[in-house]
Amino acid sequence: EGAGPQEYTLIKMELLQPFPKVLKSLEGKKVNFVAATLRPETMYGQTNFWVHPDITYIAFETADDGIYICTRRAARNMSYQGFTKKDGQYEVVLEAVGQDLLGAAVKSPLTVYPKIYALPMLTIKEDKGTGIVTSVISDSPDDYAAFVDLQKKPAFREKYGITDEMVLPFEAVPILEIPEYGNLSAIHVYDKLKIQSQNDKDKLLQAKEMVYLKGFYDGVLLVGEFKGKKIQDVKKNLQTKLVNENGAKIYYE
Ligand code: A2H
Repeated sequence: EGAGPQEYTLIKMELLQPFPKVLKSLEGKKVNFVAATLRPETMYGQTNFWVHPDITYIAFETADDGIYICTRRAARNMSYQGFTKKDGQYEVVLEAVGQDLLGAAVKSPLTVYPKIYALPMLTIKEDKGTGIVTSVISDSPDDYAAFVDLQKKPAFREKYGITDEMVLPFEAVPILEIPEYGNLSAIHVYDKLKIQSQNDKDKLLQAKEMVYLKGFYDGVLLVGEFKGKKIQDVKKNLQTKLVNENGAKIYYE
Protein backbone atom coordinates (compact mmCIF):
# COMPACT_ATOMS: atom_id res chain seq x y z
CA GLU A 1 0.00 0.00 0.00
CA GLY A 2 1.04 3.59 -0.62
CA ALA A 3 2.25 6.10 1.89
CA GLY A 4 -0.92 8.15 2.20
CA PRO A 5 -4.12 7.21 3.98
CA GLN A 6 -6.68 5.11 2.14
CA GLU A 7 -10.05 6.75 1.57
CA TYR A 8 -13.09 4.54 2.06
CA THR A 9 -16.79 5.13 1.62
CA LEU A 10 -18.42 4.35 4.95
CA ILE A 11 -21.80 2.83 4.16
CA LYS A 12 -24.48 3.39 6.80
CA MET A 13 -26.82 0.47 7.28
CA GLU A 14 -29.77 1.32 9.51
CA LEU A 15 -30.71 -1.29 12.07
CA LEU A 16 -34.36 -2.39 11.74
CA GLN A 17 -36.76 -3.97 14.22
CA PRO A 18 -36.55 -6.40 15.86
CA PHE A 19 -33.15 -5.52 17.35
CA PRO A 20 -30.93 -8.51 18.31
CA LYS A 21 -31.07 -9.33 22.04
CA VAL A 22 -27.70 -7.75 22.80
CA LEU A 23 -28.88 -4.47 21.25
CA LYS A 24 -32.33 -4.34 22.92
CA SER A 25 -31.23 -1.46 25.16
CA LEU A 26 -30.79 0.65 22.01
CA GLU A 27 -34.39 0.30 20.84
CA GLY A 28 -35.96 3.61 19.96
CA LYS A 29 -32.57 5.05 18.99
CA LYS A 30 -31.12 5.51 15.55
CA VAL A 31 -28.48 2.79 15.14
CA ASN A 32 -26.31 2.16 12.09
CA PHE A 33 -23.89 -0.61 11.29
CA VAL A 34 -21.08 1.06 9.32
CA ALA A 35 -19.02 -0.71 6.64
CA ALA A 36 -15.92 0.56 4.80
CA THR A 37 -15.93 -0.09 1.06
CA LEU A 38 -13.76 0.83 -1.92
CA ARG A 39 -16.66 0.15 -4.27
CA PRO A 40 -19.57 2.51 -3.52
CA GLU A 41 -20.87 1.94 -7.06
CA THR A 42 -21.67 -1.68 -6.19
CA MET A 43 -24.17 -0.84 -3.46
CA TYR A 44 -27.02 -1.23 -5.97
CA GLY A 45 -26.45 -4.98 -5.71
CA GLN A 46 -26.00 -5.47 -1.98
CA THR A 47 -27.57 -8.74 -0.81
CA ASN A 48 -26.42 -8.89 2.84
CA PHE A 49 -23.59 -7.67 5.07
CA TRP A 50 -20.82 -9.51 6.86
CA VAL A 51 -19.88 -9.72 10.52
CA HIS A 52 -17.13 -11.91 11.97
CA PRO A 53 -18.63 -14.14 14.70
CA ASP A 54 -15.54 -13.90 16.92
CA ILE A 55 -14.67 -10.21 16.60
CA THR A 56 -15.76 -7.83 19.37
CA TYR A 57 -17.69 -4.80 18.16
CA ILE A 58 -18.81 -1.70 19.99
CA ALA A 59 -21.75 0.66 19.71
CA PHE A 60 -20.69 4.27 20.23
CA GLU A 61 -22.35 7.71 20.19
CA THR A 62 -21.51 9.91 17.24
CA ALA A 63 -21.65 13.70 17.45
CA ASP A 64 -24.87 14.09 15.48
CA ASP A 65 -25.69 10.88 13.67
CA GLY A 66 -26.93 8.49 16.35
CA ILE A 67 -25.14 5.29 17.26
CA TYR A 68 -22.63 3.48 15.06
CA ILE A 69 -21.57 -0.16 15.38
CA CYS A 70 -18.05 -1.18 14.32
CA THR A 71 -14.75 -2.29 15.85
CA ARG A 72 -13.22 -0.24 18.65
CA ARG A 73 -10.26 0.47 16.42
CA ALA A 74 -12.49 2.02 13.74
CA ALA A 75 -14.38 4.07 16.35
CA ARG A 76 -11.06 5.46 17.57
CA ASN A 77 -10.09 6.39 14.02
CA MET A 78 -13.47 8.05 13.49
CA SER A 79 -13.05 10.02 16.69
CA TYR A 80 -10.09 11.80 15.04
CA GLN A 81 -12.14 12.50 11.90
CA GLY A 82 -14.94 14.56 13.41
CA PHE A 83 -17.40 11.74 13.96
CA THR A 84 -17.62 12.28 17.73
CA LYS A 85 -18.27 15.28 20.00
CA LYS A 86 -14.72 15.43 21.35
CA ASP A 87 -11.69 14.90 19.14
CA GLY A 88 -10.01 11.62 20.00
CA GLN A 89 -12.81 10.49 22.33
CA TYR A 90 -15.70 8.14 21.73
CA GLU A 91 -18.41 7.16 24.16
CA VAL A 92 -18.93 3.39 24.20
CA VAL A 93 -22.59 2.48 24.70
CA LEU A 94 -22.10 -1.27 24.67
CA GLU A 95 -19.88 -4.08 23.49
CA ALA A 96 -21.04 -7.16 21.59
CA VAL A 97 -19.38 -10.14 20.00
CA GLY A 98 -20.16 -10.66 16.29
CA GLN A 99 -21.93 -13.95 16.98
CA ASP A 100 -24.65 -12.04 18.83
CA LEU A 101 -25.15 -9.57 15.97
CA LEU A 102 -25.73 -12.20 13.29
CA GLY A 103 -29.21 -12.14 11.80
CA ALA A 104 -29.65 -8.41 12.47
CA ALA A 105 -31.80 -6.79 9.76
CA VAL A 106 -30.83 -3.48 8.17
CA LYS A 107 -31.89 -1.03 5.51
CA SER A 108 -28.90 -0.23 3.31
CA PRO A 109 -28.66 2.53 0.68
CA LEU A 110 -29.28 1.93 -3.07
CA THR A 111 -29.83 -1.84 -2.95
CA VAL A 112 -32.95 -3.30 -4.53
CA TYR A 113 -33.54 -5.38 -1.40
CA PRO A 114 -35.48 -3.39 1.22
CA LYS A 115 -34.16 -5.51 4.09
CA ILE A 116 -30.86 -7.41 4.27
CA TYR A 117 -29.23 -9.41 7.07
CA ALA A 118 -25.98 -9.76 9.00
CA LEU A 119 -24.35 -13.04 7.99
CA PRO A 120 -21.07 -14.64 9.14
CA MET A 121 -17.82 -14.24 7.20
CA LEU A 122 -14.76 -15.93 8.70
CA THR A 123 -12.13 -14.09 6.66
CA ILE A 124 -12.93 -10.58 7.92
CA LYS A 125 -9.83 -8.87 9.27
CA GLU A 126 -10.10 -7.10 12.60
CA ASP A 127 -7.53 -4.46 11.68
CA LYS A 128 -9.06 -3.21 8.45
CA GLY A 129 -12.00 -0.89 7.91
CA THR A 130 -14.76 -1.26 10.48
CA GLY A 131 -14.77 -5.06 10.72
CA ILE A 132 -18.23 -4.89 9.12
CA VAL A 133 -18.32 -5.51 5.37
CA THR A 134 -20.97 -4.84 2.72
CA SER A 135 -21.68 -7.84 0.52
CA VAL A 136 -22.19 -7.68 -3.22
CA ILE A 137 -22.27 -11.23 -4.53
CA SER A 138 -22.51 -10.20 -8.19
CA ASP A 139 -19.15 -8.42 -8.15
CA SER A 140 -17.03 -9.60 -5.23
CA PRO A 141 -15.63 -13.15 -5.41
CA ASP A 142 -15.03 -13.09 -1.62
CA ASP A 143 -18.65 -12.19 -1.00
CA TYR A 144 -20.00 -14.71 -3.47
CA ALA A 145 -17.85 -17.53 -2.03
CA ALA A 146 -18.97 -16.80 1.54
CA PHE A 147 -22.59 -16.53 0.44
CA VAL A 148 -22.54 -19.83 -1.45
CA ASP A 149 -21.06 -21.49 1.65
CA LEU A 150 -24.17 -20.43 3.56
CA GLN A 151 -26.56 -21.21 0.72
CA LYS A 152 -25.24 -24.71 0.14
CA LYS A 153 -24.72 -25.74 3.76
CA PRO A 154 -27.78 -25.75 6.05
CA ALA A 155 -25.54 -26.96 8.91
CA PHE A 156 -23.35 -23.86 8.52
CA ARG A 157 -26.44 -21.64 8.69
CA GLU A 158 -27.73 -23.47 11.74
CA LYS A 159 -24.43 -23.21 13.56
CA TYR A 160 -24.76 -19.42 13.47
CA GLY A 161 -28.52 -19.21 13.93
CA ILE A 162 -29.06 -17.99 10.37
CA THR A 163 -32.55 -18.79 9.09
CA ASP A 164 -33.37 -19.71 5.49
CA GLU A 165 -35.15 -16.43 4.78
CA MET A 166 -31.98 -14.47 5.58
CA VAL A 167 -30.15 -16.21 2.73
CA LEU A 168 -32.23 -18.18 0.23
CA PRO A 169 -34.42 -15.40 -1.26
CA PHE A 170 -31.39 -13.30 -2.24
CA GLU A 171 -29.95 -13.46 -5.72
CA ALA A 172 -27.05 -11.73 -7.42
CA VAL A 173 -28.19 -8.51 -9.14
CA PRO A 174 -26.62 -7.60 -12.50
CA ILE A 175 -25.31 -4.08 -11.82
CA LEU A 176 -22.05 -3.84 -13.82
CA GLU A 177 -21.08 -5.09 -17.23
CA ILE A 178 -17.41 -6.05 -17.52
CA PRO A 179 -16.02 -7.04 -20.93
CA GLU A 180 -15.17 -10.78 -20.98
CA TYR A 181 -16.78 -11.39 -17.59
CA GLY A 182 -20.36 -10.37 -18.27
CA ASN A 183 -22.80 -8.83 -15.82
CA LEU A 184 -22.21 -11.17 -12.86
CA SER A 185 -18.43 -11.12 -12.90
CA ALA A 186 -17.86 -12.67 -9.46
CA ILE A 187 -19.93 -15.72 -10.37
CA HIS A 188 -18.18 -16.00 -13.71
CA VAL A 189 -14.70 -16.21 -12.16
CA TYR A 190 -15.87 -18.36 -9.22
CA ASP A 191 -17.13 -20.96 -11.70
CA LYS A 192 -14.21 -20.61 -14.05
CA LEU A 193 -11.61 -21.16 -11.30
CA LYS A 194 -13.78 -23.84 -9.63
CA ILE A 195 -13.63 -22.12 -6.26
CA GLN A 196 -14.93 -24.36 -3.45
CA SER A 197 -15.36 -22.07 -0.44
CA GLN A 198 -14.41 -18.81 1.23
CA ASN A 199 -11.25 -20.54 2.47
CA ASP A 200 -9.93 -21.08 -1.07
CA LYS A 201 -7.40 -18.28 -0.54
CA ASP A 202 -5.13 -18.61 -3.58
CA LYS A 203 -7.96 -18.98 -6.05
CA LEU A 204 -9.89 -16.10 -4.52
CA LEU A 205 -6.83 -13.89 -4.81
CA GLN A 206 -6.55 -14.87 -8.46
CA ALA A 207 -10.27 -14.25 -8.96
CA LYS A 208 -9.96 -10.78 -7.49
CA GLU A 209 -7.01 -9.93 -9.69
CA MET A 210 -9.02 -11.00 -12.71
CA VAL A 211 -12.09 -8.86 -12.06
CA TYR A 212 -11.03 -5.79 -10.12
CA LEU A 213 -8.79 -3.76 -12.38
CA LYS A 214 -10.81 -4.65 -15.42
CA GLY A 215 -13.99 -3.77 -13.57
CA PHE A 216 -12.60 -0.41 -12.56
CA TYR A 217 -11.30 0.58 -15.98
CA ASP A 218 -13.82 -1.01 -18.33
CA GLY A 219 -16.85 -1.74 -16.16
CA VAL A 220 -20.11 -0.02 -17.10
CA LEU A 221 -23.02 0.59 -14.73
CA LEU A 222 -26.27 -1.13 -15.71
CA VAL A 223 -28.56 0.57 -13.17
CA GLY A 224 -29.31 3.82 -11.39
CA GLU A 225 -28.83 7.42 -12.43
CA PHE A 226 -25.37 6.75 -13.91
CA LYS A 227 -26.57 3.84 -16.03
CA GLY A 228 -24.47 3.38 -19.18
CA LYS A 229 -21.46 5.23 -17.71
CA LYS A 230 -18.00 3.85 -17.03
CA ILE A 231 -17.30 3.25 -13.35
CA GLN A 232 -14.05 5.23 -13.35
CA ASP A 233 -15.97 8.27 -14.61
CA VAL A 234 -18.79 8.19 -12.04
CA LYS A 235 -17.32 6.57 -8.93
CA LYS A 236 -16.77 9.93 -7.25
CA ASN A 237 -20.24 11.21 -8.25
CA LEU A 238 -21.81 8.12 -6.80
CA GLN A 239 -19.91 8.54 -3.55
CA THR A 240 -21.08 12.16 -3.37
CA LYS A 241 -24.67 11.11 -4.07
CA LEU A 242 -24.53 8.56 -1.24
CA VAL A 243 -23.11 11.14 1.18
CA ASN A 244 -25.65 13.80 0.16
CA GLU A 245 -28.52 11.36 0.62
CA ASN A 246 -27.21 10.57 4.11
CA GLY A 247 -26.38 6.97 3.20
CA ALA A 248 -22.62 7.27 3.63
CA LYS A 249 -19.65 9.19 5.07
CA ILE A 250 -16.04 9.48 4.00
CA TYR A 251 -13.62 7.57 6.23
CA TYR A 252 -9.83 7.32 6.15
CA GLU A 253 -7.30 4.97 7.63
B1 A2H B 1 -15.26 -4.10 -0.88
P1 A2H B 1 -8.58 -3.06 0.86
CL1 A2H B 1 -18.12 -5.53 -4.84
N1 A2H B 1 -11.87 -7.64 6.20
O1 A2H B 1 -16.66 -3.64 -0.88
C1 A2H B 1 -11.97 -8.14 4.95
N2 A2H B 1 -12.44 -7.43 3.89
C2 A2H B 1 -12.79 -6.16 4.13
C3 A2H B 1 -12.71 -5.57 5.40
C4 A2H B 1 -12.22 -6.37 6.47
N3 A2H B 1 -12.12 -5.89 7.73
N4 A2H B 1 -13.16 -4.31 5.32
C5 A2H B 1 -13.49 -4.10 4.04
N5 A2H B 1 -13.29 -5.22 3.30
C6 A2H B 1 -13.52 -5.44 1.87
C7 A2H B 1 -17.44 -4.22 -1.96
C8 A2H B 1 -16.41 -4.82 -2.86
C9 A2H B 1 -15.15 -4.75 -2.27
C10 A2H B 1 -16.58 -5.37 -4.12
C11 A2H B 1 -15.48 -5.82 -4.79
C12 A2H B 1 -14.22 -5.74 -4.20
C13 A2H B 1 -14.06 -5.21 -2.92
C14 A2H B 1 -18.42 -5.24 -1.42
N6 A2H B 1 -17.84 -6.17 -0.54
O2 A2H B 1 -12.84 -5.14 -2.31
O3 A2H B 1 -7.67 -4.12 1.39
C15 A2H B 1 -14.52 -4.50 1.28
O4 A2H B 1 -15.12 -5.09 0.15
C16 A2H B 1 -11.69 -5.59 -2.99
C17 A2H B 1 -10.47 -5.62 -2.13
O5 A2H B 1 -8.63 -1.83 1.70
C18 A2H B 1 -13.71 -3.33 0.72
O6 A2H B 1 -14.34 -3.02 -0.54
O7 A2H B 1 -8.27 -2.85 -0.56
C19 A2H B 1 -12.32 -3.92 0.54
O8 A2H B 1 -12.30 -5.20 1.19
C20 A2H B 1 -11.23 -3.07 1.13
O9 A2H B 1 -10.02 -3.76 0.94
